[in-house]
Amino acid sequence: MLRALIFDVDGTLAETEDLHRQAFNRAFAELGLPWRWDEALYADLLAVMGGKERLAHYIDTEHPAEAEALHARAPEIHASKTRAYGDLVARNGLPLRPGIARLIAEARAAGIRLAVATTTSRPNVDRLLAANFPPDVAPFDVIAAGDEASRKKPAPDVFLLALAGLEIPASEAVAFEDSAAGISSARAAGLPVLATRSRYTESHRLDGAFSAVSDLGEPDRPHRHLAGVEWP
Ligand code: XBP
Ligand code: MG
Repeated sequence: MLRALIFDVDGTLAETEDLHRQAFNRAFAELGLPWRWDEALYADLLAVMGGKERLAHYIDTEHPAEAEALHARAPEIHASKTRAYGDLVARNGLPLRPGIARLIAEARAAGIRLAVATTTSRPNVDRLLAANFPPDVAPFDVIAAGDEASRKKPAPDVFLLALAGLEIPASEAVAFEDSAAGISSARAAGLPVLATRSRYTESHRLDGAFSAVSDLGEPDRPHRHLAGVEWP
């Protein structure tokens, strides 16, 4: 019996990754680092899950001579990036992908519980939800994010954390993911996975997903705040 839906965030709930890329570039500029991650480079760097880990990988591979000093600054750089991401979402909005709002509303109406299992930092999840749901609506029963999991995707940790929070077995839930690493993570947690590729995962193999769709339903009216939705 299906009792819960567990959603990945970046690329699944919303097309967020290019906003992350822009936020990294703003942080580099703010901190006087002569770096700029273009779309092609960021697509390669996304092989590393986790913004902190992605930044560390970039330092080690592109700036090995200054790695020690740059690693010491990494927390400051990532904190600046997270602030910049929040500012970009607040200024520009960040619409949910097609069908997500409908699926969430229908699941709640049917008494199916909802969770998030994401590699991204918790403040980024909160900002995405604030940009799309009325303040009095908390659509997700459980949010498992970022460093709460001891290992990032493709390890199963964050999905196991979400299942523990829901207090249900993997056999009674379905996971939604956009990336190969995310599918691997959910499968390692024993979850069936419905995959939907996003802008930066168009080339990903979706092995392990029981099905793949281009998106999760009819396009919601663009930039509609969901205040008008009857939230059960
Ligand atoms: C995607 C990620 C995240 C974001 C950046 O997570 O790998 O690291 O790219 O966010 P998911 P942070 O697809 O699991 O939602 O800089 O906060 O890590
Ligand atoms: Mg994702």
